[in-house]
Amino acid sequence: MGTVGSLLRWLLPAFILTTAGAATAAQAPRAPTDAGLGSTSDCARFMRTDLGGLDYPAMLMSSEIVEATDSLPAFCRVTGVIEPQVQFEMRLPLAWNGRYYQRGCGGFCGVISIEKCAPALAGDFVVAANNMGHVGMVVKDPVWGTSPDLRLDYGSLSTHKLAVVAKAVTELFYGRRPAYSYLEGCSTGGREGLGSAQDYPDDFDGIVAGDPAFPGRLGALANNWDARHLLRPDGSSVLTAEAQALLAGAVMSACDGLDGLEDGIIMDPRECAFEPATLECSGAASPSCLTAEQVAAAEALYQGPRNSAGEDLMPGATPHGSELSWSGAGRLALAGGYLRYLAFEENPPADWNWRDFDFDADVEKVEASAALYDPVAPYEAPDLGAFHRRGGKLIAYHGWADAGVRPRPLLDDAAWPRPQRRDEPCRCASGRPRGRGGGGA
Ligand SMILES: [Ca+2]
Repeated sequence: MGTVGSLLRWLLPAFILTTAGAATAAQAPRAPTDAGLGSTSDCARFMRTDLGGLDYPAMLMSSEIVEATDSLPAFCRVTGVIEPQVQFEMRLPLAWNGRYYQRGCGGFCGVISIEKCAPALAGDFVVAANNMGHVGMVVKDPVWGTSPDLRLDYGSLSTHKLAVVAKAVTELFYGRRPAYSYLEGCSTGGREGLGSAQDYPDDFDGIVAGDPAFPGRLGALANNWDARHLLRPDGSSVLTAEAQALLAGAVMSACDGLDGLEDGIIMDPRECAFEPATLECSGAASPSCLTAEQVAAAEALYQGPRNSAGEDLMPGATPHGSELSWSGAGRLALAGGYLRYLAFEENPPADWNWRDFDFDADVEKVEASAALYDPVAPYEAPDLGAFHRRGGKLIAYHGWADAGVRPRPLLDDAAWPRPQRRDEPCRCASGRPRGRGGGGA
């Protein structure tokens, strides 16, 4: 996730949710080993193929054979575009294992994360990725958001479009469709995973949804809230690196042992009730205490976005133990661009400032657009019933110290996930400390 990714620190375990009997791609029933052989001539012939008859008209822009390397098999590399502007790339191994792997994107996307497909390609999957319908930079202003069509594709529609087109291209190359299809992604890619399972349950047999940015209004509320408490109006940081280290150390001292083992890991930050006010300077500011301004900032992050009546606006706030990942600039990169180009039905005027967002009056104004991008509204659960009934398998995980997406919604008892909980096939476990999935892409 670019600059944000460089700020990410992983201090705490991830937690993992799976549906019953969930299998990873590697554990899935094996497809026929002789699923397909593509040829050099088939690859060249792609360029004369008419894909205009698909539900989502597409055209291929290039196709070429790429020779095998020490780490990758020989494959046919195909690039193309799906209406209106979903640019994609596919890599079709000449000796195919019969399965399809699609990679999700990160942040505001705008790039094709095809290189992240290398492990799957090495296993002879057909792989594909797309730019979610626009050209841009992952964490830089999404100026393309002025277009309603491009906003729609940034939701789960581009993910679905690629699945439709890529499976058709696969059939053209090998003469058969994939026996099994998989989607993997992190952050925005995790959102794609939950959105796909809910809205297009037949697209994929297995989904890995990492750090899913799935509850609506995330960019408008949570990152905005954090940024305005971490940054002063002049742009300077409230918390110095020393203050963050002091706070992080105190939190760890207070809560490390709650899980029964003092190992520098807080297994479940929800059990940690450390209050930053205990670090507030009693006299002059010093490196061993926090100023009142710093205490207030920390309290605001632990509390999460609220309106003037004190009502929570998002499920789950910033967890204890994530302090070293707090970055006002990182939060602002996500919130500022979202608010200016994606949050409102009509973008605000050029002189609008992100601090102008009103947590009382403006929340309602971002509801409709948030519903375009996110599978669910805050405090609601993705409806995974259809995906579950057709045998789809889902693994969802989230790092407790995620710097851009709050992890609590994935675990919130009020939010997750009703169709599964009824049958109790949803399993949850804390795992080893881990990094953010693929840097958000
Ligand atoms: Ca511990």
